[in-house]
Amino acid sequence: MQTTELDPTLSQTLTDAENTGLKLVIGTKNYSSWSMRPWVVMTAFNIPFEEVRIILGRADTSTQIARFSAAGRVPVLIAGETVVWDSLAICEYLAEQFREKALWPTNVAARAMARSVCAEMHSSFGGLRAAMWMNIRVGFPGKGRTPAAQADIGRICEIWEDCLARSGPHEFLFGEFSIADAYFAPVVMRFRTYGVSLAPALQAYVERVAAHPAVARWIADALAEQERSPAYDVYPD
Ligand SMILES: N[C@@H](CCC(=O)N[C@@H](CS)C(=O)NCC(=O)O)C(=O)O
Repeated sequence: MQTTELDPTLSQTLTDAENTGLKLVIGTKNYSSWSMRPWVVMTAFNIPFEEVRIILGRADTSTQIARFSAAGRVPVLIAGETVVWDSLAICEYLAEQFREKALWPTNVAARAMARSVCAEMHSSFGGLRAAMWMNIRVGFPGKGRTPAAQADIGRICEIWEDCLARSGPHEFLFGEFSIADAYFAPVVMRFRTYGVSLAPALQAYVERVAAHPAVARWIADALAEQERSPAYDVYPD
C-alpha cells in the first residue's frame, strides 16, 4: 500500500472512492468540455471518485477510450458493473444514486426547467461549439463570432437571464449550485476565453461560476496540464 506516502486528504479521497467504487473517465481538462460537466458535479457535491484521464487528440486516444466505452466518447462513469456514458446520463445517474444531495433543484417546476436547459445545452449550440471551442488556457478575444455562434450566445444569455430573474441576482441558475450550473460551466470558460461582453448581471454569474471551488479546481488542473493540441491552441485567420 502506498497510501502512507500520500497527503492525508488525498488518501482519504482515494479510500472513499474505493468505497463508492466510482470511476470517472475524462478527457484532457483544458479541452474536454463534456468531461468537465460530471466532474464538476461530483466534485461540487463531494461524491468521491477515482479520475481516469485520457489525453485527447493522440494516436491511441480511441483505443484508450474503447477500454471503457464502445461509444468512443468521454466522459464515462464506471459504477461497478454499471457503465454510464454521455454526460447527461451520468448526471441523471448521480442524481438518482445520491438523492440526499439534491443535484437537481428540489422544487418540481424548477427541476423541470433545469432539465430543460440542460437538455437544450446538450442538444443545441452547434454554432458556439464549432467556432468557440473550449480552451481554458488561451485567450481568443473577439474571435469566433460567426452568425451561428452569435445566435447561440444570445439564446444562452436569454436562458441565464430568465433563470436568474427567478432565482435572484446573486444566486446560481436555480438558487443553490446544481447540475444546470455545471452544464453551463464550459460555456462560462468559453465566454472568458473569447472575451464575450455580457450585461453586468450575467458577467457576475460568469465570475460566480468560475469562482465556485469545483470549477476553480478544474481550471487549476487544466492550467497545470502539459499536453497540447496545437490545432486548438491557435485561432485560424
Ligand atoms: N454527447 C456526449 C459528447 C461527448 C464527446 O463528444 N466527448 C469528446 C471529448 S469532449 C470525445 O470523447 N471525443 C473523442 C475523441 O476526441 O477522440 C456527452 O455528453 O458525453
